[in-house]
Amino acid sequence: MQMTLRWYGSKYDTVTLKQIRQIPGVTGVISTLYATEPGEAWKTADILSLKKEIQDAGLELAGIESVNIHDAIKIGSPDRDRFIDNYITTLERLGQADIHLVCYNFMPVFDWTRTELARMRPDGSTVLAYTQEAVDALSPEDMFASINGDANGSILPGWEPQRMAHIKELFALYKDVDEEKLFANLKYFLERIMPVCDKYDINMAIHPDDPAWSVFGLPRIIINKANILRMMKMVDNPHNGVTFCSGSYGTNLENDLPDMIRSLKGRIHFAHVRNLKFNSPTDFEESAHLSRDGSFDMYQIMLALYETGFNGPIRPDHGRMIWDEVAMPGYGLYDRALGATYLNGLWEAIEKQHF
Ligand code: DNO
Repeated sequence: MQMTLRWYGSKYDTVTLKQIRQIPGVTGVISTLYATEPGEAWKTADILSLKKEIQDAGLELAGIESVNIHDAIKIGSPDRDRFIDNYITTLERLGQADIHLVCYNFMPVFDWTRTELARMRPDGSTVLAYTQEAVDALSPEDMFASINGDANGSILPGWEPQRMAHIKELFALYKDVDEEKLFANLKYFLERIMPVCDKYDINMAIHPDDPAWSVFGLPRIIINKANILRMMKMVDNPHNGVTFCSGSYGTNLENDLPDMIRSLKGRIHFAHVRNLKFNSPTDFEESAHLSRDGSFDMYQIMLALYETGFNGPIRPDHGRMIWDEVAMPGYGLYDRALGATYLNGLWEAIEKQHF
């Protein structure tokens, strides 16, 4: 595996490449062209300049998170082919730039959803948190207003103000999209992009829906073992793969994370590994990565990745806000650096045990 950190680019991130380069064992970053809109064909010059900036800092651009999917593709509207053509152009250009990993999600309207961006924990750190009761009490517009107000001035992925300005229209467009339609639209998209992925050896890695259930009545399908295996079979090509995100699948306590990893052997191209602490089945907070700070056995998660031969990029995922850092919620330097170091330690121990 290759340890990486997500980086939002020099324009948007409070964390610098120099700082990332100094975290022991981190050799790459995962990034994207944040100024692009979903549905747009990326320019080769922009891809190459992002890559060069990262290489000049002594790191590798280990993959793209995300090339976002235009809503027309998820809805299956008549203009979807135009946006898929642009997606294919982007993939071609990424392949030509020797980039072979693309993370994306197929969540309608929103990306990940949290109800608090700065819940205080007993040690004074603040974390992202979720309670179903709060979601049930809010309209999507209120939810956006509260998330935006707490974001320390940064734009959270999937909650871009330009898109959220059209939230009502977006919901109306998804009116007839149920789970089966969403599966069919995902299949259509994957079948169209697989030839270019085969040609350039690009691993597509779908990110799970977070939380792993329907919110605001919108369908969500990448939520559990049965559905993800259905998706793998539906387009049975190794380039159709997964971002295994422990913190997203883990939102549903019925998901047995090590077992899911084992069942996805060979199809996990990217891993997000973080812990959650459950206060009740519908109230969780993003704890430190350490097993005993949360509800997951992080050793078993890393062991399952190791034993299934996982060799892609991995990243600590969201971190707590500690040591008075001011950064995009979940994406500060300090706690993610601690997370990377902890995961590297688990991996080293597992490797030595298996030698
Ligand atoms: C949250 C991330 C997600 C992820 C997208 C992938 O912090 O894990 O925003 O990047 O869902 O498209």
